[in-house]
Amino acid sequence: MTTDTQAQEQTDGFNLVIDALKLNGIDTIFGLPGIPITDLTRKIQAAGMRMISFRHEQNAGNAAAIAGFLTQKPGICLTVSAPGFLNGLTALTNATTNCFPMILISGSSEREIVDLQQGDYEEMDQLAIAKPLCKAAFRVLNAEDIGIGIARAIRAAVSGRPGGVYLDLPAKLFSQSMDAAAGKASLIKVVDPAPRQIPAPDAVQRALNLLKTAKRPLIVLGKGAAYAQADADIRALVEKTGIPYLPMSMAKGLLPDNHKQSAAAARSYVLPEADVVVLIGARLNWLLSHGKGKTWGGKDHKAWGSQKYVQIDISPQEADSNVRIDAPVVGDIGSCVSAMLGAINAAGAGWPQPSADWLGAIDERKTKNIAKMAETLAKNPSPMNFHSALNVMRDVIKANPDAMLVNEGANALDFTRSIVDMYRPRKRLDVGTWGVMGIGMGFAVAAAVVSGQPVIAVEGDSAFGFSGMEVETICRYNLPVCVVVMNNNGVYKGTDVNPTGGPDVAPTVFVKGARYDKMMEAFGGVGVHATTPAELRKAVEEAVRSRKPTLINAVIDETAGTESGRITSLNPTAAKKK
Ligand code: FYN
Ligand code: ADP
Ligand code: MG
Repeated sequence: MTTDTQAQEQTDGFNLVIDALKLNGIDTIFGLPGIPITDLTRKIQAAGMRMISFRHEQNAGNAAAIAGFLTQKPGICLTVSAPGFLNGLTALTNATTNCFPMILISGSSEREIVDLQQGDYEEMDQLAIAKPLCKAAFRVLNAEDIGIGIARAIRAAVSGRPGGVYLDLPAKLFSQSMDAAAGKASLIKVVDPAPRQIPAPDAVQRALNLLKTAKRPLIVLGKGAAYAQADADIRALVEKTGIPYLPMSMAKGLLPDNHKQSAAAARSYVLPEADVVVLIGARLNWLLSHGKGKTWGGKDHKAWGSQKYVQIDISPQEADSNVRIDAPVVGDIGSCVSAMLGAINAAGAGWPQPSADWLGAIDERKTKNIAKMAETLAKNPSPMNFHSALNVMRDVIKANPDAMLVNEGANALDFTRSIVDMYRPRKRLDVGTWGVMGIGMGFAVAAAVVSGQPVIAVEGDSAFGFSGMEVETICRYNLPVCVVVMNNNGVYKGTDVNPTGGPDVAPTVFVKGARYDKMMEAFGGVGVHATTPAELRKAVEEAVRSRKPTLINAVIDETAGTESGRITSLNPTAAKKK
């Protein structure tokens, strides 16, 4: 029997949004307060959720996106209308491109004014703008529909191929009130938001039949395989078949990078020479030369057309995107790998192992590349170069395999990828499919908040500049983040000059000898200026031990580095045009 008070008890849009998110197990929001969501940020915190407040919405959005990748639950980014929404769009689009589940929730102006273009405060048709850039987009106009709106956004973000979803909440919605009991009844706890997608048995058999014929098989593990959290089965599939594997950057650590079956140090050999390639949560896009003959170094390899492909992916449309896929296996990676493993286990010792010649050829190239790398890493030039600095980071990650490694830049990215081995899944968080700069501090904040582990962010000095103001955020929440800025005075390197001799420095050059460490000190964190590997090692080890927000300004030889790192060919230089 409800009393009059209970009967009159009301709720409102603010509380329904919070209750709907909490009902679905969401406990952390990444965002930035402002009109019309300032009070919502306060209420979120008052409701016992974490409201991590950033300095720029792009960084909050990147944090939400990588939180989604790490947890398989949609990361939530909350922004103000118009400019805040636009600032979040790059992250929403990057999330969709990378298959990270996130929801961008933005306050917006009133429909009746926007649709008549009558000039509202921050007037913008945000829903229309977001739609082409994300997986799904919804708007809620009535408080009783908030439950449905949040449920649809959650399901859209994590079901099938994960991605970014936009949820538009006009300002008037928050103050709408309704009967509390009816409000509670309108909320939806989403049942099985990311249903397993079981592969067809005949598709699994077709893939296994093809794999049985392979003499030079190769497995390529992509970030989809890391996201799937099917780590034991993936490792078992690799080890039971004896097939060499190539991890894409964010799949590093699914098996330890020093695993005997890793072909990472023979990449340019195995990709064109394999006769059957098994793609597991990896798209055959620019990062894999679209499965075509040219490699990034421009070295022509024999046409890959003779290769056969197995593609394990949750997206049925991904097959044939670049080359013919002979055996598509459509489903979630966990279910697909488990089904294949079951059949392989049933075959027992009868499952054919790769040819000794193939494994021998790979080992020969690995040994040569690893020896060449070791020789370079052993040098201790002054000033430091990328290799001597990253040799320290390699040791630190080996000693702290649970630490999270965030990485962006050009040379800072490419050298870190091949020098710093990873030992555990979902520990390396980098620029991913799009190669965009600016993910660093957003990823670092989320990695620390989600994992509780120490975070080491190895940043190009240019890359750091895109999100560097968030060092204040890192200090404000006292996060165990150690930023290592690889400071070579510029984009790619710091040696370009203005050909006119005029007063402006070259467009790729920064302030010489910049002291990024002072930025961290400005907000109470630890700043270290490191000019030698020994100083760098001491500072990083202390940062990991102390868990204090730290920025290490690692002075790198400004002549070190190449234009765009390993993808120089994508940045045509004028010289070549002459
Ligand atoms: C790799 N290699 C190694 C090792 N790991 N040698 C020794 N030891 C180890 N551990 C070798 C590997 O076999 C290659 O040599 C070479 O090092 C490079 O390996 P990598 O980096 O894995 O391969 P590659 O050819 O660079 O891969 C192409 C690529 C990659 C496009 C996938 O460059 C990439 O992911 N780039 C991202 C670029 C990006 O997004 N940049 C951000 C914006 S940059 P060989 O086999 O002898 O060739 C803005 O300017
Ligand atoms: P990488 O850059 O590491 O190669 P990509 O982002 O190119 O990885 O590819 C990821 C692929 O994984 C996408 O095609 C996506 O559809 C797929 N994917 C993501 N999550 C899953 C999952 N849980 N099950 C199956 N496929 C998945
Ligand atoms: Mg630089």
